[in-house]
Amino acid sequence: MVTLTRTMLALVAALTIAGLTSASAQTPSPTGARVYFINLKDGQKVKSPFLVQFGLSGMGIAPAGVEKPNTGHHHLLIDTTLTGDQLKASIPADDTHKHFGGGQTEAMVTLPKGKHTLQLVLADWTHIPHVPPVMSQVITIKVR
Ligand SMILES: [Cu+2]
Repeated sequence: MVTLTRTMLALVAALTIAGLTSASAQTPSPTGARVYFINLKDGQKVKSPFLVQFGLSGMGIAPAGVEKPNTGHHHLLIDTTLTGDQLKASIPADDTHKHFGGGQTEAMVTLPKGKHTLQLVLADWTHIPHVPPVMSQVITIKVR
């Protein structure tokens, strides 16, 4: 009897921990949501600085820090991608991971001459990508 109660308590504790873990996990994205480059195509030649317009369909934009279902803010990845582990964490903020936490939908980008890859990733109010992640195709541009 005592053993059974202990076992049940252990089970309840384990389930509670599992529940908390999933509750603190990532924000879901709606089916069909996507981000894309409006004005740039894979292989495009541009002159720096150049405009990058961020397209989004199936979701809305909210500034960083504002928690609202089915929203997020844009991130531009330059010459980098996110690994599987990075897709579950807050996106870093540096020269290759640009945040548009104000809710911006375009940006002027300055890059040195040569080939560069660009990718858009939407992330939630705490900068963590959604599940499934809402990411654009990686495009390569040539800066003249
Ligand atoms: Cu961010």
